[in-house]
Amino acid sequence: MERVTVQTAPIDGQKPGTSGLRKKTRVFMGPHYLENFIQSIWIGIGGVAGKNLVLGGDGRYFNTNAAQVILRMAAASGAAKVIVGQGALLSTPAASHVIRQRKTDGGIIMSASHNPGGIEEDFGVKFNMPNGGPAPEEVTNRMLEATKSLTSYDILEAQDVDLGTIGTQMLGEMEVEVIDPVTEYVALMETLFDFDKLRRLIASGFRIRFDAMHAITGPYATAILEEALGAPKGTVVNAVPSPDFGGGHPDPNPIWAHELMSTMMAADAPDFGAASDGDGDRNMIVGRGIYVTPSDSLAVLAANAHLAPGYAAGLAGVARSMPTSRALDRVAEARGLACYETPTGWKFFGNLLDDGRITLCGEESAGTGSDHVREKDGLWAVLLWLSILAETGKSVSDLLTAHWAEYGRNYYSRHDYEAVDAVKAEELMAGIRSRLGSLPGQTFEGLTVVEADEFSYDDPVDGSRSEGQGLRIAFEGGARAVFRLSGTGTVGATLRVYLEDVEADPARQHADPQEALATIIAAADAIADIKGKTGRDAPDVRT
Ligand code: VG1
Ligand code: CO
Repeated sequence: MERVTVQTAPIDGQKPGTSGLRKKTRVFMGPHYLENFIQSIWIGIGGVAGKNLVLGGDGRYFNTNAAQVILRMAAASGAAKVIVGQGALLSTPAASHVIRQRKTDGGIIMSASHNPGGIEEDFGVKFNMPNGGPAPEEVTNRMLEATKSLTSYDILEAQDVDLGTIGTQMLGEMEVEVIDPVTEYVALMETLFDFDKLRRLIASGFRIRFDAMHAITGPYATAILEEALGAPKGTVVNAVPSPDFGGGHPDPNPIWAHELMSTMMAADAPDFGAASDGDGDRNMIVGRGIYVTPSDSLAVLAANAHLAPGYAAGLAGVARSMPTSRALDRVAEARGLACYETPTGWKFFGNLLDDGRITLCGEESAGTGSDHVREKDGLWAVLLWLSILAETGKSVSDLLTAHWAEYGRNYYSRHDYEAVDAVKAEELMAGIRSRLGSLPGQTFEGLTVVEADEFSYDDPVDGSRSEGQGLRIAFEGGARAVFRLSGTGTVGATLRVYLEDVEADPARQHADPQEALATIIAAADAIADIKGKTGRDAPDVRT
């Protein structure tokens, strides 16, 4: 086996976004593209020589080919050992757990998460730190700098490693350990939740439907819900990971998980429905006849987590990303918990979790998690919900109604305008930005602006500052609109408009969110001139 140094040149646009580098699969498959970025990761983390890493992905198209390249490059640069999920598979939360559990120096996750997969769709790569969490901006900036001056990369000339067989083998001087991707994760879940109690809930006739959306959570959900907890076979649907997610869009929201939605809205619906995304870190929760918005789910979990053994001691504090609804803040206030507001992306929760300031955190984009790993965790959220339902004996709908009556309801919706011309999207943002100072006091659709700013975050643990994290417009009476551009898309720009209003009167807590938010939606449009600037009449997705 020979180590070769391949001459290359910098490739434009290899800037990690909200969650790693995401591009069209064909771009990743292009000459030197993956290799350049991997070599830049090695540089960004200060070299890989002598290190132990974890490697796995969500099984999308190009997953195993990329894994072989990454292994050959790790070996060529002197890595001591790489732990790989069998078949090069690992869900994002499972990868985070293995990184921590095995005390490694970090890991590479191959995924574009909720983006569709396939040769014509998306692929992605991200690096997680020894704490199991996504690399912070300081590290991803070093990677980006490296991509701009790269002249060569090192790779071993070797045959493919057998990733189908569990056990240890050598690749040159580097050890490759292939592990079962599910076992260690299931063991972790058993330490947090009372599996006996969940088994009894299911044995009593409580019916679950879990839609794995042809993505990585299939094997995990089958092992836990069907095998460990005794749910009938077929509880987990679309359970076999496929390279193109069955041609679907592995994004657990009412639009893309419409099959599950119609099952849960039917007369004979199961008691509990859930779905997860491409890499298993997101979740969608649905009760019989009722969809739970991710922001509400986060608030409900925070209010009730102590009912599960792993959280019986209570929570140290909580956090949410800035655009996430403030339903969580209401729970924190009532419970006397510290509540942090971070920029979008899980990497910003890492320090708060490591420092013991928070136990639980989440985002409006269907991600919730806790200090058990350093990623959001879809199946974990499902098990926590089931634990709460088992303990309270309530239905999802009753639990939510009681929660709103106690804390108020934060009506919430996100409107996405996808594949907008990038220049126009920037212009729209710049237009609002330039008026932030003059908006307070102005009235739109009868709503007066009380505050307008651009969110920046000072990390209380390491003192780092992150600027340009979204434009916030607060209206009189507690309503809010937030504008930001997505950092995970691969085509043009995606404009996200986050809309929120709070309703304290239980008699008015059961309206359709789009109707309840109609005035704020109109005011946000009036402020941003979405139609005029983008030419779009309506959002592509409303969650
Ligand atoms: C989106 C979500 C964000 C999430 C990120 C990664 O980012 O808004 O909350 O952390 O995806 O999630 P953006 O920049 O497109 O808004 V995952 O499950 O796709 O890795
Ligand atoms: Co994801």
